[in-house]
This record gives sequence, C-alpha cells and structure tokens, in this order.
Amino acid sequence: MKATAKAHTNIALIKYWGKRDESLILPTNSSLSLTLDGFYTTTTVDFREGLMQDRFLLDDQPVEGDAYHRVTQFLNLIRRLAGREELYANVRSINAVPTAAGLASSASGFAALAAAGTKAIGLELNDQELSRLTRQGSGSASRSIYGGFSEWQMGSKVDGSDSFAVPIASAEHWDVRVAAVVLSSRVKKVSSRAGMKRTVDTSPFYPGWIDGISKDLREIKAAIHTKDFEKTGQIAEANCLKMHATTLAANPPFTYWNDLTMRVMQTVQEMRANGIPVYFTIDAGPNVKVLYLPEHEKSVEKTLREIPGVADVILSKPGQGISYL
Ligand code: 2P0
Repeated sequence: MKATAKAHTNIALIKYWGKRDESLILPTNSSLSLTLDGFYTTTTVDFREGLMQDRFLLDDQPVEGDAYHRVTQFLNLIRRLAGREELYANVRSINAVPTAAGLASSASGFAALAAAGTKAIGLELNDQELSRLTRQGSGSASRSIYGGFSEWQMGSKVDGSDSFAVPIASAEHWDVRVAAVVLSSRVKKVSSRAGMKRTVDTSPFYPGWIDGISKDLREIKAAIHTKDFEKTGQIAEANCLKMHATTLAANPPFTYWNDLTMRVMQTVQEMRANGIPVYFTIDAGPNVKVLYLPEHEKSVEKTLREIPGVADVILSKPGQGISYL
C-alpha cells in the first residue's frame, strides 16, 4: 500500500495570520497564494501490516521529536478516515526547498504527505477534500494542492468542513516570477505558530488586520484575472506590511525583520522609482521575496545580488499542483 506524491510550496500574497481553532487549524482570515515551481517536496508513504510504529525519513535522515509527532498525528487522521487505525507507515520525504530560502517547507511537506498518504491507503479524495485534510497538517499547505494562484477560504463552521482552498488561476494563466532573497539561515526566534498566536492574543492592531482582508482579497483576485501586475504587487506588498505591523504591537512586541530585510525592501522601492515594476512580500522570517515579470528578470536578479549581505537569490516561476509519481 504505497504511493508517491510531489507538492510545491507557495508564497502568500494575502497572508494567513491567525487561528480561530488551533487544533483543527482554522484561520481567522482567508488567504491567497502563488504556488512556486522551484521549491517542492516528494514523499512516499508505504502502509504495511506488521509495523509497530510509523517511521519518518526526511532527506534520508530519521526524524524524531516534534516534527515526527506532527507527521504521525497527521497519519492518524488518514488512518481514521480510511478505517485502518491498525496500520503504520514508512514515510520518506525529499525536500527540494532550501531551508535557508525561508520558504515554508511545511506547505509542500504536508501537501505531499496528504496526497501520498491518502492514495497509499486507498482513499479517493477530490481536491477540496484533500485541501481540507491537508489544512490540518499545516494551514498554508492547504493552498499547495493547486498550481498557480489559490485561495484558502476560511469558512465559518466550527467543524472546519467549509475551510479549504480553491483554485483561482492556473500557473499557465500568468507568468509572475518570484525571487527569494536569502539573508539568513539562522533559526527564527519566534515560530510562525507562536507568532500568530501572540499577535491574535495581544496585538491591538489585530482587528485592523482582519478589517482589511475582504477588500484586499476582492481586489487582488480582480487584478490577477486581468493580469494587472502593479495592482497585484501593490496589494500584496501592503498586505505584507499590515501583517508585520501587527507583530510590532504584540505583547511582548517582536518583528521578523532585521537590518538587511529593510535594505532589500528599500532596494525594491528604489527599483520601482527607477521604472521597474517590482514588489516585495515577507513571511515569518527575515528573508524577502520579490515579485517581478519575466522581462525584468536579469536586472532584478543583478540588483538584488549586489546588495551587501545577500547570501543568495533563488528564482522561481509559477508551479503546478499535486502530482503522483
Ligand atoms: C502564509 N505564514 O500565509 C503565512 C504568512 C507565515 C506568514 O502560513 O501553524 O506553517 O502550520 O498552520 O502554515 C506559516 O504558517 O502554520 C504561514 P500552521 P504555517 O503563508
């Protein structure tokens, strides 16, 4: 009972920032992302009779501790759905997501695990069902079921049955590129889980964050459909700044930025002043992701690489959704 699946990670243009239910992973706001071709995880799940426990190899190294528990708990959901709670699995994942790039490998990781695990155990889920299940491994992973642009609709039900991602536009619809600007490989001080919780619980700016989401989503979807790059970039950049503003008002206050983060943000704004349409977005870490169009790839890459302190610049195109190998 074995299957292999590949999933790409995604970059949020409208951020997921806050949970209303931590165990079911239900968000306080809907979010929207672009799946990226350059970063993916390939996972094989092999359910076997006679195993006494799950085993999880990541890049050929056995994993224990919290990361192992997140995987076994997620496999429990799959076993329960299939009515096969006696079965354990060997799980083998290969990450083609450079950890230093600051892109969430949990998004591609849980999407690939969900796809391979359900297929291996004989469940036939449609995309919505798979996204809803994947969400319970890691929220942002629910969006990686689809290629191109996808929206995780927060839903309103307490059981989470209406909280899943839907496709907005395919990878072929629009060739928007993303440069991941690598600044630091240090482990972050505040995980995204802890950071969003502290913000929801204590930041007086949090209601302002929630207030703006519907408008940002409505406008960015219209801009994506008409391929209006400036509008898409403006909304994404402003949404990112609003998310990060909530952390500054949390108690205790924190930020994911460092001095180089600011330097890259300013360089992006200078490029724009010089007539190159580029926009930034930042997740729960110091690295910056820069949105640009293919015709500006050379100059964008060169300018970013010339910033002192930039360790690497990794370029990506829009990527595809889940595939089975
Ligand atoms: C996002 N982030 O929309 C946002 C923007 C970070 C900043 O999703 O707790 O790893 O597993 O649901 O998905 C990072 O959080 O969190 C994230 P869990 P996840 O991409």
